[in-house]
Amino acid sequence: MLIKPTPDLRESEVTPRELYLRRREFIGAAGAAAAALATGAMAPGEAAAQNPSAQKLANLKKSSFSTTETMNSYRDVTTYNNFYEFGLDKGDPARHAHSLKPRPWSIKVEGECAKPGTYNLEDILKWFPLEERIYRMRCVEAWSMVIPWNGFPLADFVKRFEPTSKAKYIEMRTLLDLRQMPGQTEPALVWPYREGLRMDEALHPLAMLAVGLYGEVLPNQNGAPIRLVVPWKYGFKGIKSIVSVKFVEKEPLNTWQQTRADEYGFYANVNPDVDHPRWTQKTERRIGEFFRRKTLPFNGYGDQVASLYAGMDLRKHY
Ligand SMILES: Nc1nc2c(c(=O)[nH]1)N[C@H]1C(S)=C(S)[C@@H](COP(=O)(O)O)O[C@H]1N2
Ligand SMILES: [Mo]
Repeated sequence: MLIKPTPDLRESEVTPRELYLRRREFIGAAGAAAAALATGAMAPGEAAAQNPSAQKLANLKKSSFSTTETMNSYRDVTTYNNFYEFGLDKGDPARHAHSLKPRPWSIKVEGECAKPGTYNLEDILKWFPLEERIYRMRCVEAWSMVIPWNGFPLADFVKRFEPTSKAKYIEMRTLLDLRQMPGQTEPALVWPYREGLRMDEALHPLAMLAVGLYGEVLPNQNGAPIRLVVPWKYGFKGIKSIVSVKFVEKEPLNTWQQTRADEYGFYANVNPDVDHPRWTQKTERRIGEFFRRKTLPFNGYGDQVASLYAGMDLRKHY
């Protein structure tokens, strides 16, 4: 294990009761302001969720973008994670992400736009109705899941800040805080985690910002309180715990390019024809299944997104 317990918070000292109280605190703070997060109504998928103290999300609109494939269990989705700020093992985020404090939270919006500023997440949540979108997700490590996300279109968020004609790309960053994210004391990646999208990708209706899953507020290990979801790209594009959004003219670097330029590019579109230098991308293992599946171009979302890349060589622009 890469992450050693921090001196001020050893895992053995965190009793379930403390965790419970901390969650109550979070619920109180969030509940006061966010009308979109009102409790009460039965949320889709609620029966399958397994965190009885998690805050339920109400009035989730169903989306026609949802797949009808069988969803992975709440347990799969919340205990098999990549979130290097909390360690490199798949189980580390669920074990260690309690040190992250997702409320209060704000997002700094800067760069080429008419409405830069620092916005409270509670206010942002009042702007958009929440949807449930069940998406196929595929990690670059050749495993996949089907996850019912709750959130809103990234396009609606982007347009709110009125990007200028110079805004060709959008760059997002994760929180940098060694106390909340102890994995950042290790040089596993270049911190803070950052990702980018071309503006037309960011405006594509499939791209979303998620604040929940399975009808409940996003667990810390999945990127609380707000993270990106881009279902036609490898999972690492889905940057977690976003604190800043910048509209820029030039293609921004992302963390994986910065860390391993020989293995990762900017676009990261799911492409079964381009092997990773260390493994095949032709097939994938759906978590919970025994036999491998064939990986589909753009993770099966080609009909919707292939036109974004017309004329581009996707072997070169990986
Ligand atoms: N800040 C941050 N965001 C991140 C990562 C990370 O390590 N740090 N890992 C990425 C990778 S590789 C994947 S596959 C997805 C995993 O999201 P999930 O754990 O919710 O399935 O988050 C992505 N976003
Ligand atoms: Mo990933």
